[in-house]
Amino acid sequence: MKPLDADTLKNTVREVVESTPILDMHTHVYDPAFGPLLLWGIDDLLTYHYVAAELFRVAPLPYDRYWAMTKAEKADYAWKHLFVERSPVSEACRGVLTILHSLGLDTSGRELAPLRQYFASQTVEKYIDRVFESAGVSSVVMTNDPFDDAERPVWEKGYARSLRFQAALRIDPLLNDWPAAARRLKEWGYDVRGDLGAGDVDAVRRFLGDWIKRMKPRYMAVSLPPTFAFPENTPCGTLIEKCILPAAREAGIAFALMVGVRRAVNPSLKLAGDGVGRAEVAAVDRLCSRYPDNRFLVTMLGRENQHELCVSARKHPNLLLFGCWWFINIPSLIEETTRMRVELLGLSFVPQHSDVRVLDQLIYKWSHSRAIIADVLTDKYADLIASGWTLREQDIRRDVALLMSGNFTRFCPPMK
Ligand code: FIX
Ligand code: ZN
Repeated sequence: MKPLDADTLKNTVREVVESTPILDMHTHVYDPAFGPLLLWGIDDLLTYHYVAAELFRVAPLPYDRYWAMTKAEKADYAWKHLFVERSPVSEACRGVLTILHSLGLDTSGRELAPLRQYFASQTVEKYIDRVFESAGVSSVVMTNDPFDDAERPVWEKGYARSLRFQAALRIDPLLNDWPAAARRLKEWGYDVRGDLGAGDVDAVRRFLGDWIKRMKPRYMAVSLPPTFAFPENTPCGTLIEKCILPAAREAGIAFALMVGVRRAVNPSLKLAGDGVGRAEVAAVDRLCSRYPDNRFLVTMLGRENQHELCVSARKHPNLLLFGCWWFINIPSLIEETTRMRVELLGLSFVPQHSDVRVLDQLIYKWSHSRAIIADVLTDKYADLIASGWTLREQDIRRDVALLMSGNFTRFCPPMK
């Protein structure tokens, strides 16, 4: 194969990045077996919490009036204020338009009714195929919380697993509110006293083992506040050292930490009310160096943390950085973060996850990120060509496959 010249480089990289299938390693969508937990369609898009936060800025109304509305009323309200009365230039609003455009829908009339008609005529199975195909996503990793009363019964009953929707065992309630978690564990028949003594440690290990066996998760995960410290003489610190890390080692799975979220800075906004804070990257260093036999996936929410975190990843082969999480998932910061990661880590990171809560969002989150990842790679490859390096299309295909799925798969192989 002929080496690429600078002129064909941009198009080749764009084509490769657009056509390489993605394994989306963190989302909040569900296998259709979970019934109503799988969200999709225009009303779910317009009531996404990213959009709701923006709505309250321009159309303040008493919170309880908004929450008392039906989903369709909330969607109407968002459409009117964010799409009709002003241009939808924010990333979350632009995302809705990217989805509609890619589905071939006409938004020029500014009317919601025809859009609703389109979604009403879809069947969920066919629509899932359409979205995965249009987004170029081969599979997604869900967020699966055994403490969630809506999803636990589906797991307990069991369902035919699909390769498209893989599991991740989410344990926020265990680490972030131990007294409440201890009560639930007791209700479920685990012999827990709440004192985190040897008996409790055994019971929590049994609980984790049971759920790992049931879900076969790609990894265990938690989101943590910016105050996360390690080691720490708190229930969270004790549970991590005595239960989570040994369970992860035994099962051979990674532990994902998503650090920097300040939950409920405005509780009236519900899911839209979380904020961000600067976290302590040294806690991650200590975790990685004290537990070399564990693997850690880490993302941080604060822009201020991204550089320090890249430097940490250079120090620890058992640390894999992933994604541009939530408030970092905007074009300017995806570009900055991805460029910095390539410059400091080469190709040894996972550039993006979508975090979608509504299936259709796979289309916009990935098309927006793909364009930026392609631009960054084009610049970096152009620098190599300028230095006399011969670059072939197959090299680009190999590199992009690592970024889009290979790095994650190597770090988190599927459980047998
Ligand atoms: O904790 C998380 O996994 C966060 O991603 C979510 O809680 C958050 O609400 C979200 O959807 C961000 O994109
Ligand atoms: Zn998430």
